[in-house]
Amino acid sequence: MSKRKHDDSENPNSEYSNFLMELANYEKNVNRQMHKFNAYRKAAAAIAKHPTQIKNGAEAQKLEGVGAKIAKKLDEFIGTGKLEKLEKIRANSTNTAINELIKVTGIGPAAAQKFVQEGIHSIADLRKNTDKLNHHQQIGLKHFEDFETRIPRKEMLELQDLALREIHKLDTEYNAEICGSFRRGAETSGDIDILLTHPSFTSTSKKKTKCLHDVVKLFENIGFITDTLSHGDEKFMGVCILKKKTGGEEPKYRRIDIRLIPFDQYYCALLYFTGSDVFNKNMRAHALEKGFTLNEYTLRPLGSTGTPGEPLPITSEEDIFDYLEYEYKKPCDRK
Ligand code: 8DG
Ligand code: CA
Ligand code: CA
Repeated sequence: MSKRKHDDSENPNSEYSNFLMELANYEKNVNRQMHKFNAYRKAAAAIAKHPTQIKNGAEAQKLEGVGAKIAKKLDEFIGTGKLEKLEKIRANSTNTAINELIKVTGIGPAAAQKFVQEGIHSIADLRKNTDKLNHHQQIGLKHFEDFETRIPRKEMLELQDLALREIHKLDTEYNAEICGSFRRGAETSGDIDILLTHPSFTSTSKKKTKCLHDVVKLFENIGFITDTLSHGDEKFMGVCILKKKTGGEEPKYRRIDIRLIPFDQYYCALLYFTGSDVFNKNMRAHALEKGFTLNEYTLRPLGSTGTPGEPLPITSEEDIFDYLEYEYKKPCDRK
């Protein structure tokens, strides 16, 4: 998963949801308190969704997921223009070091804490201590600047052309799609999320599959994939580059994930990996209300005892919306 950035230019409460997300990330990355992280994130999402500017804590507290503690913080922020707790967090060098180190792919909160304890506080410090990094982290550091740069849509379109053309050269029976923010129509993307499927590979086929290995090998042979972060039968994480310049810019190394999906589960995966993650959460919640359980693999009806039944047959994304009586949303509207 790429480290998420949100576009909130149209949100009248973005200042509030931003400071709550900063607190959320602090709980996740520094304190490793996932419950607190989720509480802040939920409140931030509720406030971000509110259509008019919130005037005080009491008004915010009426929203689901906003409790008394968060209401108090909003009052402090609205009254003084800042938050004492956040000022302290920002001034703490351990926190800022952790926040810098976790920008490197392969360095999570736990690894970052360990590095800080060893006196490694910055990207520059990491560069002096590459022997302490595992393979994934070394690649993350090597391409740190490139990975921090979002991919313009124009380049995503060229990446799509190349990837799909090559996959179909291998075997026209492959079906592949770039999903994530690109499929939602975003102007820039953090990485390339490719879903791949082939009729020979299904959720019940017992044979080990070469489908993903064949595609990765081909991408390596043509110099498109340059590094591997992890590679299993069904998921590849790595690095790719388009050799030729896009719009006069020097080529950059990009993060690429390729997932091989069983043929019969393709549309649930396509829906899931198109996101957004907020849209997915809302749709899953709606599914439960309607008596279904939806995940990246299947849509299943829940019996009277709450146990999921057999996966429903699905041949398009629309099928999933139909079963759930959920108004169809085009990828670009899945916010
Ligand atoms: P970006 O790369 O442009 O920053 O955004 P993205 O394409 O929306 O995010 P992503 O992190 O690459 O994830 C791709 C999709 O996967 C996302 O749009 C929805 C789905 N997804 C979730 N939750 C999670 C999760 O926890 N991890 C990952 N890897 N994907 C998730 O809904
Ligand atoms: Ca991704
Ligand atoms: Ca992505």
